[in-house]
Amino acid sequence: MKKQKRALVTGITGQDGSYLAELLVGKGYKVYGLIRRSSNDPFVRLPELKHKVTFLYGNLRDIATIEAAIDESNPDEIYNLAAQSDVGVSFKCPHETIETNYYGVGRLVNAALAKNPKVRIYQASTSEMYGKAKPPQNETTVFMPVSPYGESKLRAHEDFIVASREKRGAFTVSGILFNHESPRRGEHFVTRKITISLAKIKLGLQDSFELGNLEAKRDWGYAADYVEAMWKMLQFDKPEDFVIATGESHTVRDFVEAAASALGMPIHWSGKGLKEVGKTADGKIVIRVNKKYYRPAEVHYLLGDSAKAKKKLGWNPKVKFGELVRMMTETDYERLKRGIVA
Ligand code: NAP
Ligand code: G4F
Repeated sequence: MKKQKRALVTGITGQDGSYLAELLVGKGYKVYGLIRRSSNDPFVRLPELKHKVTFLYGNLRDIATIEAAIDESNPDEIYNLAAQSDVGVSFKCPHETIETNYYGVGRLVNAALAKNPKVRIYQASTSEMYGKAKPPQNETTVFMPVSPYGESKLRAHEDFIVASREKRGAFTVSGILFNHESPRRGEHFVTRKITISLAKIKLGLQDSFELGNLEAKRDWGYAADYVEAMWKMLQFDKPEDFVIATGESHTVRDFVEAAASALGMPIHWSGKGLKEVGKTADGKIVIRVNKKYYRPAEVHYLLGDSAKAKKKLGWNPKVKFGELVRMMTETDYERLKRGIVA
């Protein structure tokens, strides 16, 4: 009989952690998830996994808890999804960001390799590492991060993932994932903020909301498609890094328009810059621009080229922009209509 594979997932209470846990359980893995005492109750998001995932208390900032989690789970594969993942917050809390996203990765990788040099480790790297680099971005593009978040992820990628692979022969890989969203996306990210706010406006639960830079372009895919790519990277015969993206880029403004259309509530823009507003057909202002949501430094244009993943992993995104926006908007609208706070 084939031995049951064991996986340790950090960040299991986040968007990607929830989809990955479902995927791994479905594939017959014994899954362990690292949670903090302050974490959202994982069973709210994953009620059907209550008896299928073993949750271990731990924190990437605390080496003793990492070592204990590795000892207890004895994993064949580690998926490091835990991070201070909010780019805007990283400008305000750079130390916390670096502590978790850089030193935390070092603690995890070193402890895991010390216990088992053959363990396979996936690191959640990011298109934010490209920063100012000209699109389309792929595995050969030079990284030019502009945020503490992008910088922390890039340093972790180079110092712990690439270095462990090249100097120690470890199976450590980075998935350089472009933005991916879903109805489980955190509410402070722009896509979910838009779908929740517009759904509330449509239902008469809110009058208006504010956004920052409407012109930033992102390559938005569907989180459930992207966790499949993470798993495929750890099953590949060699440790390599892969870009995961849809190959389509849209502005924040496009996202607003698509979500509003999905609700049958088209938006008409007027004014410029900080004075720009979005109105519904009856002339009511529902969107304002506020400087508060602009970042000290912005990544203006992300567009991923995932030809390598397509060729070597056989990975393709199934859900593209239009379907993703509709899915997120309709889910939030239905939830709110039933009185479920998003
Ligand atoms: P998310 O929803 O914000 O989840 C982040 C997770 O990290 C949460 O489970 C959080 O746990 C955990 N965490 C934060 N600090 C921790 C610490 N010190 N110790 C242990 N756990 C900690 O993020 P996501 O969207 O699922 O993204 C998953 C990973 O992919 C992140 O590393 C992110 O940076 C990276 N990434 C995301 C995208 C994207 O578009 N979603 C793109 C590229 C890369 P709590 O519940 O305790 O807060
Ligand atoms: O949704 P966002 O906060 O995502 P961002 O900054 O691209 O980061 C996400 O994707 C990265 C991959 O590239 C991940 F690594 C990271 O963990 C995270 O998941 O912002 C998207 C764009 C930005 O250009 C931002 O300036 O939307 C713009 N934006 C405009 N108004 C806003 C807002 N962003 C937020 N969060 N809130 C606003 O009101």
